[in-house]
Amino acid sequence: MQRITVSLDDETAAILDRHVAARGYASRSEAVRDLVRDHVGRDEASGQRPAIGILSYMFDHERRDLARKLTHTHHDHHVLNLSTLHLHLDHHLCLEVAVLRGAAMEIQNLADQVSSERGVQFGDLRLIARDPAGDRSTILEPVNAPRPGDFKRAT
Ligand code: NI
Repeated sequence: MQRITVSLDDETAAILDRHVAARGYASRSEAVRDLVRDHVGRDEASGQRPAIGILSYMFDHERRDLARKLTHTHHDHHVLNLSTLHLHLDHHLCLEVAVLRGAAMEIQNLADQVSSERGVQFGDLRLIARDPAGDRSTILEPVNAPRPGDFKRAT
């Protein structure tokens, strides 16, 4: 057990005390422990939220091996792929926009792989969470970076 000291302004402290009283916590510490667990748990779970990803990036298709590597990465995550748009911008430069559907973390993982490939420029991911009820969508913040070994698929 670690003891930490937290400073709260009066208003926030009053909110915490009302929460402690309403839930019947024995102490503020017990309430704070639950709040932290709930909050972090929700963040971690959000990686599994069904989402739509719009991944865009530019690259030089003549750069050694790059086009082949990118194609390979996309095929490794083919279940996420809804559609890919490829534009030949000039003699060298390509713009690709991939529309993806799947768990937010898996989409983020693919986006990170593509964007971090040497020679890929302006990699950008927009993640849109689909509300389970289906009547509302929200923009998701980038989810936590996956740990090595997460979402490895059998190939
Ligand atoms: Ni092209």
